[in-house]
Parts: sequence; structure tokens; C-alpha cells
Amino acid sequence: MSKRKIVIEPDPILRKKSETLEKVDDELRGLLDDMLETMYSAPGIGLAAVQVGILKRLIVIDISKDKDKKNPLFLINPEIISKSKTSSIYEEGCLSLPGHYAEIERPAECHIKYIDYIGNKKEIKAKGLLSTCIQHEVDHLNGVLFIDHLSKLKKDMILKKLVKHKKDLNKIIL
Ligand code: GNR
Ligand code: NI
Repeated sequence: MSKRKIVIEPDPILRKKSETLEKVDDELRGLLDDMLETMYSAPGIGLAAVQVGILKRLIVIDISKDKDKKNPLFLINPEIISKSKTSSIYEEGCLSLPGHYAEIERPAECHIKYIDYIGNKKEIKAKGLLSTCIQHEVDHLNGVLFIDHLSKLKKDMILKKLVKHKKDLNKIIL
């Protein structure tokens, strides 16, 4: 297993749509293991493949709080079948938008289908933080970031800071 580099906004790859996978093999599982290691080390509760520069419909999630009781979830080709009419608000962050957080309203529950780590078809109904996290990650697979759910004013403010952050990082490296 190895840790991968996380892509930081602004980066055009984060706006691209990820591609559906055709098969589940050891090479794919290796990538999922790398994504999980990258997510745990960040630390974060979710990660989409595009965030490590790979445009494939792959997500890893672990919302367990206890570090000793890991509960990783691997989602291949996740599809949201339905969303509840009721909504909930969570303070969201994103590993591709370091240091920025905002309250985002989303459907409280979602019913999804996906392929698991072994290659079996699965379905789950999620609520609470898991539901929010799944929707945040599926957004990534469609080139959508949480700031796209904010007003233009708030979004532009965050984007401006991220542009500066990237310039500052380049100054240190160059
Ligand atoms: O680590 C993360 N925390 C989080 C908090 C609330 C809603 C969504 C998330 S996902 C985020 C990691 C990430 O950027 N996933 O794409
Ligand atoms: Ni994110």
C-alpha cells in the first residue's frame, strides 16, 4: 500500500466526470487500498479517486470515530437510486479544499447501489453523516465540489483563497 498525493482546487481534473469501471480485479483493489491509506492519513472520512488524480467511479468512506474500530466502505460505480425529500445540514470540508468548511443542505437520506471490494452488487440506505458523505463523494465523480452548493459570493471567496494558497505553495517549492 502507498499513500497518494491529493489534488487541490483549483485543478481542472476536479471538474471532470469520472468513468464507470468494467471489472473488479487486484489492480483495482490495490488502488482502493491506496485511496483508503491516503484518506486515513489525511485524515478524512471519504475520498473519491479523482482526488488522487484518477478519473474512475471509485469511493472510499470510513465515518467511524474510533481509530481502533475501523469500518472502511469501498464503493465501485455507486449510483444514487433515490433521495429523501427531507433534508439535513452538515458542516462539510473537503481534502481538495484544505482549510475551508461550510454548512451544506442535502437530502437527509439516500438509497444507493454499488459494487463492493469483492465485486458483488450491493444496496444500502444511508442516513446522517454517511448519507451526506456519500452524496459529497458522488458529487466528486460528477465534477462537483461542495462549494458549488454555496452562493456565488461565498464560493468565489473560497476559490480566491485557494488560488492564493496554491501560489504560496509554489513559492516555497520553486
Ligand atoms: O473528510 C471529509 N469530511 C467531510 C465532512 C462532511 C461532509 C463530507 C466530508 S468528505 C471529506 C473528505 C473529502 O474531501 N471527500 O471527498
Ligand atoms: Ni471532497
